[in-house]
Amino acid sequence: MAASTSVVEPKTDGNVVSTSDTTRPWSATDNFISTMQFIQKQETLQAYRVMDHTGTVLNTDHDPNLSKEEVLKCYKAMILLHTMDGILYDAQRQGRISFYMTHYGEEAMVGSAAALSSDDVVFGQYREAFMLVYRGFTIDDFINQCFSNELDHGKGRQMPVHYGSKKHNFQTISSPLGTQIPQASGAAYALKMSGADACSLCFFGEGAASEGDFHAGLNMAATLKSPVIFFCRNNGFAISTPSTEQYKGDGIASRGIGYGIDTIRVDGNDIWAIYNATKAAREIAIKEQKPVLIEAMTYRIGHHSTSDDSTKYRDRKEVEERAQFDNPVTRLRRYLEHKNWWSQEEDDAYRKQIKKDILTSFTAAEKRKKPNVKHLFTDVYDELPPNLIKQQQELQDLISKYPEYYNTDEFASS
Ligand SMILES: Cc1ncc(C[n+]2csc(CCOP(=O)(O)OP(=O)(O)O)c2C)c(N)n1
Repeated sequence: MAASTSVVEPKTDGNVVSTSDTTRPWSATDNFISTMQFIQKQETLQAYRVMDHTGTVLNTDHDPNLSKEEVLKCYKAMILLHTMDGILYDAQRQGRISFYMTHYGEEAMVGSAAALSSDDVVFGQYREAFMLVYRGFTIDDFINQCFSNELDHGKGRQMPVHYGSKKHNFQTISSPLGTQIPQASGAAYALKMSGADACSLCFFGEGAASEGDFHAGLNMAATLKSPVIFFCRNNGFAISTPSTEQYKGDGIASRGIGYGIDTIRVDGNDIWAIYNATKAAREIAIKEQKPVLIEAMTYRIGHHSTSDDSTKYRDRKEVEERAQFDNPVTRLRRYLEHKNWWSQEEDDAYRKQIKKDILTSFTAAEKRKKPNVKHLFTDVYDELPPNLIKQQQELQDLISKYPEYYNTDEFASS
């Protein structure tokens, strides 16, 4: 016998039924007007700024007033990153590493690292080595990864700059754009479930925000009220596509508002605007258990990567002007000088020392062997499935058959 079902008959007798209960899922609104108006583009959201390009704090109430040690930690992280970028970029040009991406113009993002706790889980895109520098990933760690040598934590399985570190709560970078966004929402939900006093922070470029994963990740975090900070580095380009050709709306910030997420736009070349916004966002995310979006407006001064030549699609003069007039490193340097905390002599000495440290590490890393080929098969399965056992055997047979093509001396013995 079929189960009886009750059907709700729609009322057609003219009796009025209240639709004011907005808790009901179908009541999207009970707010009606009888004039017809299409909403046009809203006013552009302004960017929060604390310090201008001369290193002057505009409103002293907003100076985070970090100690000399804390400010110098940020500045030194910027110089280290800048110097390492120069050496590794050139190394790729000389054919010594296979790929590299610089952070030129985006060094102020280190302010976000200073505002977090080490318990906060970071999901990067690929231009966020500042977070690792700040958290203590060593120069050796960076360079071993870029050489894919036997000391690389990823055992040579990733392209250069695809860093990861469990110790530093930094999830390994994935090449496919946007994948980190729903992952960060999920990780934040797990933090919420476990009652942790921590959030996740997810970096992405404005280009990656065109991926479907961006929308899935934001809506998931908004509806599940997950403590995640979505941090968009809007540097104006997705490789050769300028942001003017990527979207017609008001940047990425307008999308956060659309998903019901607390949103702020900041000056991305101002370390203190980034610091204050990230600190406040962390508090909202953890105390109120909900996501926050920060859009940092900056400019990519370097080429997209070593596979790109940006002179083909943008004016070199524009790049030079941005690098000179509004350089985030110079801004912080001027702030330090206003406070009499840093001299030219100290700057020269630090730059010289850090360059020496990087070159020493570089020379050692280049001489290291590659990871043992067995690591092509380890760390995914507890017990290798039959198809991989077969592939492993085939690889061994190939190496033994053609020793002239496979020089196993270049690889570590275990
Ligand atoms: C799913 C996917 N599509 C395309 C690419 C190729 N790709 C790599 S980086 C990039 C541009 C990303 O720009 P943006 O997110 O703004 O970051 P930026 O490089 O400017 O920091 C593209 C299209 C990719 N890696 N993954």
